[in-house]
Amino acid sequence: MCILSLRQVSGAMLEIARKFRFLGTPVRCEAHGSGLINKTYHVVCDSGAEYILQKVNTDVFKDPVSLMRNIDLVTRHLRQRVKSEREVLSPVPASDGKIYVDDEAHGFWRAYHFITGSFSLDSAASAGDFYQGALAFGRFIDLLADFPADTLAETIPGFHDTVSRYRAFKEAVALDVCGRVKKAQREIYFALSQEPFASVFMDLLAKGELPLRVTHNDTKLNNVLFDRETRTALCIVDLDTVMPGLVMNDFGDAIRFGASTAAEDEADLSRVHLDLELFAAFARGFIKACGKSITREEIELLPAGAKLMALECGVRFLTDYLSGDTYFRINYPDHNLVRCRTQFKLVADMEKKMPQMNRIVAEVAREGV
Ligand code: ADP
Ligand code: GN1
Ligand code: MG
Repeated sequence: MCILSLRQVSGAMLEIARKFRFLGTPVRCEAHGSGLINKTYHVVCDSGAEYILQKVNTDVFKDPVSLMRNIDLVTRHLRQRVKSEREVLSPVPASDGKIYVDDEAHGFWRAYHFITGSFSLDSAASAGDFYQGALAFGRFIDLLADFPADTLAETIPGFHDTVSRYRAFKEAVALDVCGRVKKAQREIYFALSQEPFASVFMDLLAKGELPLRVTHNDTKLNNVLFDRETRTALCIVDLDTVMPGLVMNDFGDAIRFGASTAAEDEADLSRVHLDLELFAAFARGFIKACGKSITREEIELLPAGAKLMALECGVRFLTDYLSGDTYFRINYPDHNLVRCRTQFKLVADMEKKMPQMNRIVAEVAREGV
């Protein structure tokens, strides 16, 4: 983890930090979290006040002003419905009153009040942790069920349009800009063999058979803050992709990340499986917390959502690998290929376990929770 010294804080970072209405002067600034897109820092001021300071990746989020407007609207809505301010992100205004700083030299920045006494998990230590994450993501759907979805901007068009993700993948194969196609033959073949499944939700959407809801769209477990004392879920973070979407995708993305027996970039594939106990815990928490904001038809499709999100994520990692790693942050040259392999291993494992996944979800739905 990179900890900037006082001298470094007083450089570019201090110039940015000074533009926000922070209480005091920053004296410490540490890189924070494990996100692959934005850059996140934990800032401590001489007053003791703590903040999250983030540089938004504007190559990925092309209209960050609309994105911040979404976050403003959604957090205001949530704030009216939660009991404590620790349950919702609070943007810190800049000196001009806007909730961001768009700086010509240093980029697009925002800040949040740091939710003290909280932590996040890159993997669940127990089924209980994952159940807590499920309650938080399900509750997020439920609390936003009456939010006017059409007022939200689509921050990344076609984000979970798996069909267009496949189009981009096939273009990357055809272009082969880095000459990497030969190194990824097996993965390309696997992706193509799964293509018929990729349109499962887009087809139902086109027929008007699925409702669009306000969803989170990036439901990795590390986007849940837990309370240090009670180890219960407090707050959902990383709201950049909150926009109209499908509830099965929120479920599925959480499963492909959090119910895997290994990290997203585990190189030893023999360690990568879907953990059915974690799957069941998440299904129980999520369905319970969604309450009336999920239909029977959507519940039935949750296992398909898990397989689809693992497939889509694998295809996105593969596309980025073939395109020269321009999207996801990498730590070594084959990182995206390694990530793609874990996702495809999960797809294959979920295919085998689909009867059990369906049975678990049906039982949860039948018995109530
Ligand atoms: P990224 O896009 O880098 O994933 P996140 O918004 O998810 O950015 O933040 C990264 C990490 O920072 C989260 O996983 C969480 O641990 C922590 N975090 C984010 N916002 C807050 C906050 N307001 N208070 C405390 N911790 C936070
Ligand atoms: C990115 O930003 P982060 O790390 O939470 C990505 C997700 C992927 C995830 C894979 C905006 O999430 O869609 O599932 O990496 N976010 C964006 O780890 O593309
Ligand atoms: Mg995150």
